[in-house]
Amino acid sequence: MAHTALDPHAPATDAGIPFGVDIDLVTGAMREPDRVLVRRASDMKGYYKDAAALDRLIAAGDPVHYEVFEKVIPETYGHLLFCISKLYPGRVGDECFMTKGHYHTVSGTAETYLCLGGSGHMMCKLADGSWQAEPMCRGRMVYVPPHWGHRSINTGDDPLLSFCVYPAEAGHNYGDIAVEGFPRRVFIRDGREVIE
Ligand code: PAN
Ligand code: ZN
Repeated sequence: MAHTALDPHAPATDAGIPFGVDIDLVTGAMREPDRVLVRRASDMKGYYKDAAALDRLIAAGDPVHYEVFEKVIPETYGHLLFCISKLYPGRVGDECFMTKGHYHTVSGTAETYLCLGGSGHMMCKLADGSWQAEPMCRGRMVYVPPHWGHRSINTGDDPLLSFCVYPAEAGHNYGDIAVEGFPRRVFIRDGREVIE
C-alpha cells in the first residue's frame, strides 16, 4: 500500500497487546494515527470523466481529495485493519469527488464501512460488470461482501466520513479497477444527483 508514515521512525502499535484509539465520532479525527494516506486531485488522473476539469482543479491548487487515518497492524491473517476514511466534498466538472476504488488483493475478503457523517454512495462492482450503489449517511453501515470492488463517492457538501474494518491480509488491488473502471459515475446536475 502506498501509505505515508506521519513519522517514519515512530514505533508501530504493538498489535499483540490490546490497545485503544480515541476517535471523534463527529469530526472523524483519530488521535495519534500511525499513518495518514493523502490523495490530492493530482493523484486522481485518469479516474474522472472530465480530464480537463481535473487539470483545472490541479492548476487551481491541487486540493486534497481524501485522507485515510490508521494504526499500523500486522497485515497477516487473524488481525483486523481499521481506519477512518475522510472524503472531502467537491466536483470535478459535475462529477462528485470519489476515492480511487479497489478490489482487495485477497479478493475473498469483505469490509464494513460505518458512515459517521456526510452523504454519498458506496459504489460496488463485480468483475462481471454488475454493480450496486449503497447510500451512505451518518449511522448507516455498508457491508461490502468478498469479491466486490468498492469506491466511496461524496454527493454532499460535508466530508464523507467512514470507519472501515477489514481483514488485515486483504491488500489493495488498484490496478484492475484502474483498467476496468466502474460501470457508473455520480454527478450533480441542476442540484440533482445523476447516476450514469
Ligand atoms: C478503505 C479505502 C479508503 C481509500 O480504507 O482504502 O477509503 O480508498 P482507496 O483505497 O480506494 O483509495 C478501504 O476500502 N480499505 O480496504
Ligand atoms: Zn477496501
